Amino acid sequence: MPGLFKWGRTTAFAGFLTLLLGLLTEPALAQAAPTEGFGDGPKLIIALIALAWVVLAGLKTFSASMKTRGVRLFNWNKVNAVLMVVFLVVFMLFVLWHFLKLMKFTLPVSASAHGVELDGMLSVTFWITIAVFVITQLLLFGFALAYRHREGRKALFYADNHQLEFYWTVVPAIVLTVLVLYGTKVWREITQVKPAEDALQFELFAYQFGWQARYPGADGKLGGHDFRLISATNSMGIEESDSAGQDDLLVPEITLPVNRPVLMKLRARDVIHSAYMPHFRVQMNVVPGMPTQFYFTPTVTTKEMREITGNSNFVYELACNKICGAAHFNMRMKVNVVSDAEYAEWLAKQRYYFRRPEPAVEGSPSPAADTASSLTTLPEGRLTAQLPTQR
Ligand SMILES: [Cu+2]
Repeated sequence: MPGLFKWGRTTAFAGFLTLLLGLLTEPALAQAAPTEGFGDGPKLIIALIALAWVVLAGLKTFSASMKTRGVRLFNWNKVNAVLMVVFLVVFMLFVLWHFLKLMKFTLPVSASAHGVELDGMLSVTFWITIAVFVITQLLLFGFALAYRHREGRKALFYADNHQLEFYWTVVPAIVLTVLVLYGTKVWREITQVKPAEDALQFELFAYQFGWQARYPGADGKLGGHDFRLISATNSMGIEESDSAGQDDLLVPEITLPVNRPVLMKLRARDVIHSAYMPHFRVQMNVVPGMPTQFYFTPTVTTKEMREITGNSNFVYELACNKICGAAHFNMRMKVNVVSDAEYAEWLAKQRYYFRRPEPAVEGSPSPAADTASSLTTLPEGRLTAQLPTQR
């Protein structure tokens, strides 16, 4: 029975359809990424692939028809091998183009002390993997060209080579061990340090769907907490009987003095959340029933980062990085890094979690009014409403 389909023609038709699809979807692509996106790139690539496909399919049909008349037009093994190399070059250029194009979406320099080391570790890993990637791809496609089928050449039977196997096992094992040990060292340095005595403490409380931040009052200590105390007027479950907590402050956004060690204490009310502050290279899970913490030192003020990024609207951000429910996307809070003087000024304006304590020591900051009455609901929406969009 003759073939059901004429495959050459079917392929050419499919190629034509792809070309058509590419041209038809172009306005949609352009609309999806009007200014910041890829411009005409995707349209061009789709059109080129479709064009190559159509040309090749046509050539193949033509060459097959010539073959029936005894004329050999192409050496398809060679064409295939050369196309492998063409693919390699185009693919590598595509990868490079992506890097250049997307570089602006990567994070600016680290805004914390430990972040510099973390970035260093990531770039070492990155450059090693890039080198391996380039070398293996060159070998893969180069071999396809060099060892393509040729008349009269017979493949060599090559059973094994113990020396070669030894090297390709031991070398990656050593490289990976070094990378893992390096990573473990950096991780230990970041997470297992003992917080400095004078570290500023604050608490972040995560709930579906938002954050609440609590700062200690003049005593520098956060009051105790118990989830059984969570109520309409005590949304974070703070122990009112604990004298350390009576001057605690409830703040609408995180504000940190620059170059001062900070101990961030984390609690969750309902499900697992994750406190993620990418600019500071900070991330820690926030787990119900299991307080966690992260200790770091911000080193770049918001003002300085605005100059570095050239973006006058730049704002540091805390976001939840654990998909924790329907309004997960809404779990954001603004983070400011300011000078010591600005920090003191800001702190003095914050509200007490419970009520104004007995007159404090002379000269200490005297935060503003009593807030117990305003704490009847969690401030959903209020915090996020203040976040200007970035970029
Ligand atoms: Cu969350």
